[in-house]
Amino acid sequence: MANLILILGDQLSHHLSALDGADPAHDRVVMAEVHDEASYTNHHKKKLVLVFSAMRHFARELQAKGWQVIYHEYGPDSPHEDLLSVVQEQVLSLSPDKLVTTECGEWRLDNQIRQWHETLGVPVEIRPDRRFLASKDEFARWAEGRKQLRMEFFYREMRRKSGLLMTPGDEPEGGHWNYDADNRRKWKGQPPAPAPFRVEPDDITRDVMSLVDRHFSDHFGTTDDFHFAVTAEQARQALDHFIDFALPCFGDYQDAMADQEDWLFHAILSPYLNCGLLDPMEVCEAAERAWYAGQAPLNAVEGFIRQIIGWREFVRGIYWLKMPTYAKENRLGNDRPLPWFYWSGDTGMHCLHRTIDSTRRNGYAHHIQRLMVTGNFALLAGIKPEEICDWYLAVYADAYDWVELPNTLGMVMHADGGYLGSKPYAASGKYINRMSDYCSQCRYNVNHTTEDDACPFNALYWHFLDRHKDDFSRNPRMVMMYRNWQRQDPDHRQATLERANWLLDHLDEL
Ligand code: FAD
Ligand code: DLZ
Ligand code: SF4
Repeated sequence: MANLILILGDQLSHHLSALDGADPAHDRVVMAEVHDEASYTNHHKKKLVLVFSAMRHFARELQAKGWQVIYHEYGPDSPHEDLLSVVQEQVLSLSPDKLVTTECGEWRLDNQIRQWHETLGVPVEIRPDRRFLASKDEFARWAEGRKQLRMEFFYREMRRKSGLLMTPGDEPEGGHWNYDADNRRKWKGQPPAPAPFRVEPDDITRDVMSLVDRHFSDHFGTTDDFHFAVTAEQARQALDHFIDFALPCFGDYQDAMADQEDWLFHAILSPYLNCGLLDPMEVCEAAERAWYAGQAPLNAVEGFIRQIIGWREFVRGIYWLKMPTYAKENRLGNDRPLPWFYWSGDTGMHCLHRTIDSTRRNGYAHHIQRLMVTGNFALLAGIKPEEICDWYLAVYADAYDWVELPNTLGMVMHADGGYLGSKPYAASGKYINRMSDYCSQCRYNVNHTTEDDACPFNALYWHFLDRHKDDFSRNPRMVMMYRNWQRQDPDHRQATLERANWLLDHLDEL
């Protein structure tokens, strides 16, 4: 026997480093749907369907290419509850020379796999994950000695490294690195948002949907209307759909939110990028080609590419630089439990209700909903970081610890002291009203702060600033906000704080 090759549920790429130099005639691939991976958080039902169905399709593709694949299907009575147990059985029966795998994306499982050689009694070779532009070491070298880690400067390095949107003279196309200032328009229904890309479930996906409905009925969300891609070929069609129909407006409406529109002009590609069905460079190159061909403007294409080779790579770099202590950070000392309405959607705050409702139906909400609605509320209300992090890890089809944790704990909760932003993304209802049409449907009044019908975001916003004045009042980017607070009539300030304290005591009733 030669080698046993383990491929995880988010490593579904035919170019995976674990397959390098392998021999389909002798080596065996092992893949396993197991209880522990399906249950370490309350994964959305659509995420379970996506991961299991994509794993099953990928295993068949490998078999069609001549690989010998040992595939363990999920079963509630299976004796194998975790990956080690499946691998151990194969090691005992096949006596491989070694186990080969590609480094795992999550610290939790990576840490386990690094100990496996002791239990298995064979060497475990862990190869680097090439599906990122920057390796962990490269990011650590970039970060070393810098006083502040800022995404923008890292992003410029990645532009130079990849050559994306660079002139032959090594200058950024259009003369600027970043066109974000052009990307803040409110969407008023025109131009119409494209229908999302859909794949109708085939037999394999339908089997998985009934498995998930049967055995994971207590998990968040629904399998109804599952329409995600489950193969690389379908994911490439989803990419083409985005480039043709949504990319041209992606930049303009990147920060917009709309009551009746779940997807707007977003890519909806993160579930595929994160489980290996799409390669980040392939995605960025497709967007770049659209700009060179005159099919999409520069503000859209640059903004899109920045999300992938900038933010996505940056958050992964921070994760591996700072784990495992990162997950325990709570620099603002939050101690409030997560309100139940995050799971039920049962709240009169319309922006939250709609965002949680689309999250429940789709396993998806776009970035501004995650950041400025569910995230902003958790920040203002001082929710315990670990509870809000677990919520984000559970509810999205694209959620994996390496990307969810820095976004939630860092970008949203500012619990890490500010690696993901030089100031917290705290905002009152005014911001939500400016970027969406939610407020016109809400039982609260966005123009009120202290009254009984006042938008809760307003008083909570001032309360947040007031209670964290020692943390932020000297931050140059927040001086103006503190000045506005100080300028308000003392009685009004007192009433605002009282209203906020009442809200904080009654979060579950809002
Ligand atoms: P688009 O808006 O069309 O962006 C294109 C691509 O850029 C995405 O597919 C994604 O791969 C990448 N991207 C954009 N923003 C980010 C970012 N901040 N971090 C990393 N990649 C980014 N993204 C995840 O992939 N998994 C998560 O678990 C996740 N959790 C998040 C939690 C919070 C609190 C917040 C504020 C953001 C989170 N994000 C996460 C980032 C972002 O919201 C999603 O990547 C994006 O909404 C995915 O939808 P899309 O493909 O339509 O993205
Ligand atoms: C997310 C997930 C789920 C739901 N199920 C499995 C599984 O059954 N088998 C597996 O190999 N991987 C699964 N995954 C992905 C892992 O839990 C984990 O998130 C990633 O491998 C981390 O990089
Ligand atoms: Fe959200 Fe406040 Fe607007 Fe209601 S009024 S939708 S709670 S921002």
